[in-house]
Amino acid sequence: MSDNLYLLLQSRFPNSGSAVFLHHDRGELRYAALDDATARYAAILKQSGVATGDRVIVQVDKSPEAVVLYLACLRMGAVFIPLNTGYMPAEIDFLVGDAKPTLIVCRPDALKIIGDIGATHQVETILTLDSDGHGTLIEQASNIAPDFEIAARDKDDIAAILYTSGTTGKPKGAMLSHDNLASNALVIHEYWAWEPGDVLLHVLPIFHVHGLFVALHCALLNGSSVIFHNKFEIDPVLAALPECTVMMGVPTFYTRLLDVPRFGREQCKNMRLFLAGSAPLLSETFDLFETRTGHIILERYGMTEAGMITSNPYHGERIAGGVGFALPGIEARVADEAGKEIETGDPGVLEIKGPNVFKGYWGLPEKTAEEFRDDGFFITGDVATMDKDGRIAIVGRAKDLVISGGFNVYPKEIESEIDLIDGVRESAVIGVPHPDFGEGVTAIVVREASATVTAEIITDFLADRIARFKQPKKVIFVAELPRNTMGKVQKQALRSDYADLFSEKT
Ligand code: MCA
Ligand code: AMP
Repeated sequence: MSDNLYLLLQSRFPNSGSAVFLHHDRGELRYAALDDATARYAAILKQSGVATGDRVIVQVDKSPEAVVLYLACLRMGAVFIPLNTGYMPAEIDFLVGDAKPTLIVCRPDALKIIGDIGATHQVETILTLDSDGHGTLIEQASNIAPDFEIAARDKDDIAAILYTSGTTGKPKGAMLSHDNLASNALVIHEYWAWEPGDVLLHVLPIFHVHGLFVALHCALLNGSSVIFHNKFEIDPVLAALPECTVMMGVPTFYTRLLDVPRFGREQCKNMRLFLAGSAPLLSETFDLFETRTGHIILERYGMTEAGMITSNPYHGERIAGGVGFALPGIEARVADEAGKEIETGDPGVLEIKGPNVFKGYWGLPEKTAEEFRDDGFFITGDVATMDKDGRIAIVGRAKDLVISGGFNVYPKEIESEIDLIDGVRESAVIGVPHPDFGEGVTAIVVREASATVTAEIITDFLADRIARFKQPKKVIFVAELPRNTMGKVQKQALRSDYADLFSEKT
């Protein structure tokens, strides 16, 4: 019996092949056509030299074809590696060198740059795909016979690798197995009480767990229709909401909706469930949303390495500032630095264990081992409290991480770049409250004596080295960084000094 996730998803496709899977800007993709399309793309992957277990790196704009490509990789047993569309060539070069893919799929206009990167790392085959349904992948798909085989996969075989940066700076590839993805999808589909006839509004990117796995797997397991927008934009979202019953989003989506005076009950009249996650949802957003729409946002918590971990209940009380209970089948404990469970209610690092937890970082067994306790619990790096009933709240981060609009930015990576600039002695990158992105990336920089480096020089230097969402929204120069007696930079002091930096929308 194969544990290929595609088999599970396919078993839930509606009986009527004419049922629509995606409503998109160029038309509709029906479930019957979906199975055919994944079989065609699988044939192209095989023709391109991709064998079961090989890695396929994909950096393309969101499109129905990109979804088909993901499902085709599952189908033929390749390992899907989606990259943030904002990554710059230097970042992609590192990832290609690390992942050693057999095939890269990129935007047509990036072919030259990606081709050069591929050549450096002996990747011979590059296919292209754009968001309008053009590219060599599409051309080949129309001329190839579908290959309907579904590769036999064991539950621990890797289905996808998602890169997540780390406190040490360089990205690490989290290996997610077919069973990691399947078990998590089945649990949340049930926990969030998906119903026949549910329609999902999909406005998230599809290179992260949230948009790719959480949203799409739920809809596929439900045989649901998805209203599929290539990005989050207010007017199309307001127009589509009345046709939908479920929406998933990062907190920025909800604050942006609330900024629109005409947004309210009328647009939400058919909605059953608004879900939020990837970053903390402020209590004021939670409260205001209920006042304006009558809906109580259901906040859940997860991470790349483990998919969805905790959730507020569907039927029970949803609490602002809390992320609910460990999902069924997942154990959670709040522990001290040694991994010993601490008293109920006190803050500590959240540790988890369950079928959702990843198989390790690609090519980094030692790093993987550092993140696990001897009894198999994974150390999330998030600081949490748990009450006597098992309700969990995320109250801080033990890891040095900024979350901007739902995207993670690791300060170490940005500081390492800034410190390369002539005239910079040192830097500290922090996140401070930002009205749109939740946290705004901010660089605090110390110049060398008599150096004249400016914010503009720093911004220009970073422009083509790191993705734009990681770039500091503000650069501030100081004479020295605050340090404790051990010499460690006091980021908390900096965060409180600059807490009001973005009090106006920027
Ligand atoms: C875009 N920009 C950003 C961000 N997004 N800057 C900081 N943080 C961001 N998140 C910058 C662009 O570089 C550009 O800068 C300017 O903002 C406008 O770009 P645009 O593309 O128009 O932005 P947008 O469409 O308004 O995007 C904002 C967004 C987007 C809709 C909030 O960032 C988004 O879709 N975020 C969702 C992230 C997500 O899916 N996270 C899930 C991770 P310039 O003008 O300077 O060029 S999965 C996860 O965390 C776990 C598992 C979980 O629990 O879910
Ligand atoms: P990522 O590496 O993109 O998967 O981001 C995972 C991180 O996002 C977690 O470790 C948390 O720090 C954060 N996160 C996700 N959901 C929530 C939430 N509901 N509340 C607070 N933080 C969250």
